Amino acid sequence: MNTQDTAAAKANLSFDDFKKIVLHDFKLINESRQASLLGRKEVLTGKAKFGIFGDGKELAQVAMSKVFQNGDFRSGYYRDQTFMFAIEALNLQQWFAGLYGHTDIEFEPMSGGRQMGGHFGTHSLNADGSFKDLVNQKNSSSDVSPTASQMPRLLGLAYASHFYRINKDLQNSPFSNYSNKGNEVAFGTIGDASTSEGLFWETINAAGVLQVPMLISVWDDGHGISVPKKYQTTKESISEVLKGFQRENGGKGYEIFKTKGWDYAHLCETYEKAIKVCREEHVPVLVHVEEVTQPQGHSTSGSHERYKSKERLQWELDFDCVKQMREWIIANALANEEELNAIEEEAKEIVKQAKNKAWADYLAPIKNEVTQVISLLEEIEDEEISAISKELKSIKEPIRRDIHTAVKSVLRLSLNSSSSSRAQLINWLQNAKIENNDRYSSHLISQSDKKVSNSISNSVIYADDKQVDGREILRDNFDAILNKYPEVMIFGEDSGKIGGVNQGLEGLQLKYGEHRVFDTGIREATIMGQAIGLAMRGLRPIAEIQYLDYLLYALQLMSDDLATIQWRTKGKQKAPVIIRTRGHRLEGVWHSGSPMGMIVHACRGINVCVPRNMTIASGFYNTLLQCDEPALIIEPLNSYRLKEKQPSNFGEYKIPLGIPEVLQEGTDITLVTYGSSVRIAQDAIKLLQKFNISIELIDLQTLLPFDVNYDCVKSLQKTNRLVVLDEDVPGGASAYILQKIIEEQKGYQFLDSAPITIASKEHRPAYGSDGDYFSKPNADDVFDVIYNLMCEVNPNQFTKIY
Ligand SMILES: Cc1ncc(C[n+]2csc(CCOP(=O)(O)OP(=O)(O)O)c2C)c(N)n1
Repeated sequence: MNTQDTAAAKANLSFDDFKKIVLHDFKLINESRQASLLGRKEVLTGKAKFGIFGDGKELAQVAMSKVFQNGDFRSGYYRDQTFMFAIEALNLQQWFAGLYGHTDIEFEPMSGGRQMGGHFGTHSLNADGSFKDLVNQKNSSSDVSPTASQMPRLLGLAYASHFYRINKDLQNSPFSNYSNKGNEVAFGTIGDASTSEGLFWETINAAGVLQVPMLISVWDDGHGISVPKKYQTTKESISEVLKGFQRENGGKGYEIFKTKGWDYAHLCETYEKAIKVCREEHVPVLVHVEEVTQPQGHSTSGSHERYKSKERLQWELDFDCVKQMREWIIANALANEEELNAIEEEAKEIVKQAKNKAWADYLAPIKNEVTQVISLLEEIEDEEISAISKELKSIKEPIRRDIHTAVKSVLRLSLNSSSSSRAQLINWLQNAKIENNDRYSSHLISQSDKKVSNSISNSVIYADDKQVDGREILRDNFDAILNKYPEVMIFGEDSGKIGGVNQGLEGLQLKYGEHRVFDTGIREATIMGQAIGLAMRGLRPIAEIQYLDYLLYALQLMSDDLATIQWRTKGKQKAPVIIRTRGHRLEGVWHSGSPMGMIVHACRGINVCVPRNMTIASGFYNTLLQCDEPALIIEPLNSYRLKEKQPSNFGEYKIPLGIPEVLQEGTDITLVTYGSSVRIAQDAIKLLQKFNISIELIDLQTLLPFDVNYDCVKSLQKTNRLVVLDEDVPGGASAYILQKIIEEQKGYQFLDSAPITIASKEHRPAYGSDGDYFSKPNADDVFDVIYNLMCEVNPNQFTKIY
């Protein structure tokens, strides 16, 4: 038997069928390579802004695609175009549309032009925002650019398979649309240099602990942009250093494989072995693909001749995977030179046509807009305007900015004209604004009927006046939630066995099982990623970050991944994660922070709830579980042991987001605050009342969304004076609140005094009760600021105290 017969027999195929598959793969890698080559030209000639391509990684991706099945998920990075072509989740024309930034999601399905090319994703959602039948399609979570940030999400995508497998309650409709009893594998891809990131290591360790079906491929081309492996990886080999993770004697760990990026037969064999272990044994597997090349260098931003040696460049030519596959086909007599030449020529032609078509499609609607605008401009008789019109007409490949600049220039020039063309031009501009808002700015939050702004509130009911600790209210409400929603799981550090550091989950693991309420390692970033991946697969994770101060470890994932998911896919993916944490003041530098400005600025796209007590916190959990948006809920640390009236409708009462509560009506000053500062404000108000100063106290309750009915400005209309109190640094969240009330709600019109913010000191809160008193605003501070303001207003009535 000759070599090709052996290979065909191994694959259990007839020789002809085997040949067909091989030549199909050869054609695919050629098409992908040609796309990269042409793509670079498109950038260098200015048609596209930036290019980062998958050349050199084609063959490994074709091999990986062969074991990727319906229901599986990918979480990868910008090199994976060949894989996306191979699983038929992307075609060449769409790929070029991505390079150009075509804003029509029908043409550019990855992100509607929002992400730079090479950021891949499939559509998980129907037009109404509901999940599609994910088990009957091939899925890719949407890529992000920060290196290794795909890893934490990958953990969650894999963990979802584990959860579906062990949770028998979720093996029927609608959950059977998301998983077939957990048989799905999550595929990760990462470049060798990105394995230097902490996120990679945290994910590797967590997946090893959890033993989830995750297949990670490392595309090892020896460099991270220009920096070689000797500066990236101990022993210059990721599989070498990961050896301690290798499973032994039936124990936990990884199965680790090594292969070469140019060796078609070995790649295919390796992926077959790897998937067998991963899918059948439901354990993590790592495939280290070595000897991968990067023929055009890292991206269009530079050339690799600057940092690769002559020898390396020559080696890359010799071991180019397209060249190597060609030689392998000939050596195995699967095709001759002419046949392969024909395939290569055909690939070139196909890619050229796809590129031309994508460019024409990209340009057509813009040119259409140019035509509309020019026809309006030509109606205006004015020399300068004619020149603008001519110039616009002369641009061969216009962008929308050119049209807008022209229209706005004309409107400035024709200020004193009352022609109908000018009116039509204004009309055109207004319509364009709506269209461009949809093109570039839609879906920061959900646009489905489950969006937060559609949520229906439901009042808290009290059967009697019984008072209980705040933590008991949370616990009983989580009990009701876990009972009502089988798709909810709650996890974090100490959340399982002991029921949380503040006992808000006391006894719930025992009641609902270790798979519903569980402990995790100390790994905030992957707790977040675990939640993101779970939520992307139809589950409703409540992820605990033990203290607000430690949210920073997870904040990058919240900001780069979670907050942008709906926006960066133009509503084609979602992850309605609920993040539970506790914060504001308690004791010590890292248990008292309240960096709310940092959070609201980093996390537009995530709801940020700052309840003052646990009844409201519980109400937010209940509301959010009816919605499909992510949220952060910060439970006030000092309220777990404070008494609150015990509700009787746990799991049912819903507190709306974006609706402040006026806790006390008053006439002199509007005092706006939230969270633990509410109690400080209330204490100060008691002191101020003794001086007949009347305060209207508003608890914002949520920072994102912010006071959707403009209640703050309504109060300001009455009091004409505004004080904002919080525990963030000066100019932190209080500046955000001022921008909202003064600018957005136009509160400046009603001010009779300068608005004032009361915040913490610029340093972290010092330890102890005195540390708190001198670091954070207290009732005396609030009294002083407000009393002094009243002195300014009416010095006769309010004489200076000191
Ligand atoms: C957090 C972060 N730091 C830096 C960058 C800039 N950057 C983009 S790609 C890259 C190198 C990645 O190399 P590697 O992981 O080996 O993947 P390759 O591009 O070689 O396939 C760097 C440094 C980034 N995107 N994200």
